[in-house]
Amino acid sequence: MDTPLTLFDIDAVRLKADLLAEARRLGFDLVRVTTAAPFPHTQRVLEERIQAGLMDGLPWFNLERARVAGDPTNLMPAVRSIVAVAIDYLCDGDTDASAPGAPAGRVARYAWGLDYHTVFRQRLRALHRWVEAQLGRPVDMRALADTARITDRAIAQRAGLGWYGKNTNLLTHEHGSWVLLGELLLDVALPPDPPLKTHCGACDACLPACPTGALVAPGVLDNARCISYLTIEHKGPIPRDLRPLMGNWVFGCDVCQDACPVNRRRTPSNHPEFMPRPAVGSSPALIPLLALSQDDFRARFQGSPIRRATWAGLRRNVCIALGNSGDLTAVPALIDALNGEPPLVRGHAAWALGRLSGADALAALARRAAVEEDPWALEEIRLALPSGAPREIVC
Ligand code: B12
Ligand code: SF4
Ligand code: SF4
Repeated sequence: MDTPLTLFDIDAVRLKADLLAEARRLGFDLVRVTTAAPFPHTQRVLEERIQAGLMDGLPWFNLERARVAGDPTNLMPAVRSIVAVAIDYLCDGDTDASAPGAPAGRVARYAWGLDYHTVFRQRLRALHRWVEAQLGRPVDMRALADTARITDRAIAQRAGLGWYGKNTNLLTHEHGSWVLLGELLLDVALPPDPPLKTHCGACDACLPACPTGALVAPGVLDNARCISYLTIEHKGPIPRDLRPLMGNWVFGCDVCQDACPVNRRRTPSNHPEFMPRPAVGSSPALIPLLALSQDDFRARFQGSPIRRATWAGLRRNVCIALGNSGDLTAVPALIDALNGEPPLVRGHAAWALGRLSGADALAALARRAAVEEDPWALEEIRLALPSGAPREIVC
C-alpha cells in the first residue's frame, strides 16, 4: 500500500535546498517554504472585510471563499508543504511613440508584458516535474498563482517572503512590492521557513497618496474605490465622483506602490516576459485605443492581462482618461465613441466631452441627446450638457 511521503522517506533538508536552487534556475526570484497548517487569522480577516462591505464589487469573493482559503487542505487534502514563489516584474517603461505629444494612458507595471498566470503555471509545473523526477514517483500537487480560493499574500507572508505593507501589498527586502506571487502545494513534507519580523514602522506614505481614498486604514482596502478594481474587474459604469480622481490610469494602478520608500531605488529586473510589449506598452496613446474594433482588441491584447478589462471596459477607461487629459485633440475621437457601441462607452464618452467642453463637444452631445435610446447613456449626456443648454435640438 502507498504511504504518503514523509521525512522518513528522503533527506528533506537536502531536497528542499535542491528545490530552492531549481526554482531559481526556472526563473523564480524568491522561493521559501511554509507548512500546510490552516490560516485562521486570514480567514477571520477575510470574513470581516466581506461583512464590512470592503470586498463589494467582487461577488466571487464571498464567505465560502474565505472558508476555503482558511485551510489549504480544502483545495488539496494531501497537501503537506507549500512552496511560495515570487517573480520580480519591475521593468524599464516605454512610451507609445506612434503619436508623440498625443494624450497617453498609464498601464500598471504588472500588465506591461505577458500574462503572469501563464508564466507562473509553466514554471510551477516544471518545478513539479522536477520534484517527481527527484523522488522517482508521482507527487500530488496544485500549481497556483491568483488562480484558486487561496490567499497568495498570506502564504508568502507566513513563508517569510515578505511582510504586509500598509498599502496591503506584500513587501520584500529584495524587490520591494514589485513581485507577483504563486505557490506549489505538494504532498511532500519539507522543512518550513519562518516569517519575517519586519513591518512598515512609522511610515504611512501610501495612505494619503491613494488618489481615490481606497486605503481607508493601514492594511485595509475598500475594493470598490480602488482604481485597480474599477479599471480591471468592474464591468459597469464607473461612479461619477471617482472618475476625475482616476487620472490617466486605463488598466490597474501603481500609485500606492510608487509612493512606497521600500520600492524606491530598485534596479529593474527587466525580465523579458514582463518587458513592455510593442502592442501594449507602459503608456499607450489613448486615441487609437478608443477606435479599436472588438477584433483589433482581441488581436492586440492576445496573451496580455489587459484582455481581462474587455473591449468595452478598456474603452470606457480610455474615455475617462481622455476626459481627465484636458486635451481638446481628443474631441473628434470621443464624438465617434459617443455615436458608437456599446452604451457603456457612449455614456463615458459623454462624460468626457462634457468635461473637455468646447463648442464641438457640446454640439455633438446635443445631437446625440436627440437620438440616444439607452436610458443610462442618455442620462450621462444630459448631465454632461451645461444646465440650460438646448437638449433636444438637432444642430
Ligand atoms: C481580490 C484581489 C484584488 C482586488 C482587491 C484587493 C484586496 N482588497 O485585497 C483588486 C482588484 C483591487 C486588486 C488590486 C491589486 N492587486 Co490584486 N489580488 C486580489 C486577489 C485575487 C485576492 C486578494 C485578497 O485575498 N484580498 C483580501 C484581503 C483582505 O487580503 P489581503 O490584502 O491579503 O489582506 C491581508 C492584510 O490586509 C493583512 N492585514 C490585516 N490587517 C492588517 C493590518 C495592517 C496594519 C497590515 C499592514 C496588514 C493587515 O492580513 C490580511 C489577510 O491575510 C489576489 C490573488 C490571491 N488569490 O490571493 C491578488 C493579488 C493580491 N493582487 C496583486 C496585485 C499585483 C495587485 C495590484 C498591485 C495590481 C495593480 N497594479 O493594479 C493591485 C494592488 C491594490 C492594493 N493596494 O492592494 C498581487 C499582489 C502582489 C503583492 N506583492 O502583494 C496578488 C497576490 C496576485 C498575485 N498572485 O501576485 N487585487
Ligand atoms: S492601487 Fe491605486 S487606487 Fe488602489 S489602493 Fe493603491 S493607490 Fe489606491
Ligand atoms: S509606503 Fe510606507 S506604510 Fe506604505 S507600504 Fe510602503 S513602507 Fe509601508
